[in-house]
Amino acid sequence: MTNQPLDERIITEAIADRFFEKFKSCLNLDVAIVGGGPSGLTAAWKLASEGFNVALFERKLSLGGGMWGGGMTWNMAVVQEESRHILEEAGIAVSHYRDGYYTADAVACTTTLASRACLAGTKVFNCTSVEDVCIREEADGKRVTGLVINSSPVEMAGLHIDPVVLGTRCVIEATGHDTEVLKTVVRKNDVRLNTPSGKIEGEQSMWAERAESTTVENTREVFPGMWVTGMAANATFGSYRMGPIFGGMLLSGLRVAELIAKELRGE
Ligand code: 48F
Repeated sequence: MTNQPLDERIITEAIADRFFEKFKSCLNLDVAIVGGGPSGLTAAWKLASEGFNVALFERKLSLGGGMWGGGMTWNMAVVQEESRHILEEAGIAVSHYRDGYYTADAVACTTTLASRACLAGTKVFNCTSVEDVCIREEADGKRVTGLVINSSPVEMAGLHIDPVVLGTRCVIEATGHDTEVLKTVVRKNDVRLNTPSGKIEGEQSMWAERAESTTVENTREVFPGMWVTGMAANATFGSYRMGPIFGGMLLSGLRVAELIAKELRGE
């Protein structure tokens, strides 16, 4: 401790300076991730680890999405054999339950995945809602080029305050069941998605076995510059919900990170 008395103005100045340093480093992102659930966090961790300029936007105060509460608030996460390596690599204790089924503490999962994403260099903006994207006509057609963001308290209070924009090469739609950002894209623009109908197909009722494998298959670029992951991938392609099993979310986050890393490296 120094002998100097604390000056509240310096505390304020430190917050403002450092926040806007972080914010300005996001004006030209490689990847903007919308949603801090298990799929978005896994994608953020992996892409930031590769050295890309990655930011994650989460409407709520806390990251973790639907993973905190396990099933019906019983805070245990179930994963399968194929995905447990992701939790183990993050440093989360995974325990064998019975053939093919593993469990991990849901709070350990959310906090550790969030920590991995941050430590890898993801710039996280919590309390921030993504309202929309920017779409521009480029030489090879229309593509997403930016993200339109606003403060969630502004959204919650229903205040009429305009958002601001960040540029990005890729957007990951990881908003879960509601596919909120992609819905806005389809509603506002004359665009055709890379889905059978060209629109969002919509989520079907629960079927864990089918849903878990299709989540990974449906993890794709659905419009130039825009990828879907996690539950948003299944909702976009008309597949099922899986309920309280999280392996598909982790594998989907890993997959979208691999696909985008290849694209950004021009492979
Ligand atoms: O719902 P969520 O956890 O998405 P996920 O990664 O995982 C789904 C599972 O949790 C579970 C399941 C199977 O295991 O079915 O539900 O696909 O996380 C989505 C996050 O996105 C935030 C939202 O608050 C949540 O934390 N979000 C949604 N819309 C916006 C948003 C938005 N417009 N802007 C910012 N954040």
